[in-house]
Amino acid sequence: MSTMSASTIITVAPTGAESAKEANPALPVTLDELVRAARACQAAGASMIHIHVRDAAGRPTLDLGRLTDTVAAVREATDLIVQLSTGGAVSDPFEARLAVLDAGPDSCSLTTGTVNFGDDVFANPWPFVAELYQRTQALGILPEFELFDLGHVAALDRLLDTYGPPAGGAVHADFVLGVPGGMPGTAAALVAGVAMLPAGATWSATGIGRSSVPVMLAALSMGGHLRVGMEDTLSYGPKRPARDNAELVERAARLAGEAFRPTASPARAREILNLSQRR
Ligand code: KMH
Ligand code: ZN
Repeated sequence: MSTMSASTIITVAPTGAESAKEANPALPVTLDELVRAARACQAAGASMIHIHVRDAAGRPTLDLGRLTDTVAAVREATDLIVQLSTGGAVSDPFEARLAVLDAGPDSCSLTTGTVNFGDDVFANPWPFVAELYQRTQALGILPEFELFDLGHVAALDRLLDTYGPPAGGAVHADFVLGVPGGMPGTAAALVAGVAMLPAGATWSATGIGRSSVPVMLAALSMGGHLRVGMEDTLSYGPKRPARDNAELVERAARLAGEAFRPTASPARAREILNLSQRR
């Protein structure tokens, strides 16, 4: 069982590695665009940001210099909890994904198992997952366990049993539902996943594409936190491109308020995730 939360942490995932700017020109791909998006999303109610960066040509990169500059710039401009993606793009090598931690984020994503990802494979073999987890422990970085499939929830248990609790003690997971190859973006899948979480874990959920709003409503009704953003959907609704990331955060904040689960400030989110002492 997991913990019900009175307030809602909204994580914004503004960019991702899969979409091109041509698909929606509001997708932030430069550092300046990312920082502006981060500021607007904090103002709209976000308390954490999940970051993928792009190179000068707008392609996804794990370049350590860019990642380090990005962490510094987002910290300078906002109070958001800074989470870097260690998932990167499906083509990124394991060593580069491990090295992401050297950019010094507050948190990092950590997917606990392999999953089909459209026509590709998002590879997370156990030795890599174990190595990444132990590095987060050594460096005091909060892992957010990305769960695309029910087997990933079981693997999270295995990780904790084998290597002990995360740095800071908080177990925080994010269900990513609706990836072709993973769990579907349905309330039933979310209920099944949440029931398997370790006691006391906190969690958020995001639905890819058109499952975004249904998953958001299910998560709110179950006491979970939310992730939204243009990494997961470029649209606000059918045939209606998102104006920008802040618009998606605004809707999440509005629905959280309607559910009497108002947004958590970045400071409150740090308390919930036991991050207060670590910045
Ligand atoms: N881009 C996907 C292959 C993460 O950020 O950790 C992996 C992903 C998960 O987005
Ligand atoms: Zn990501």
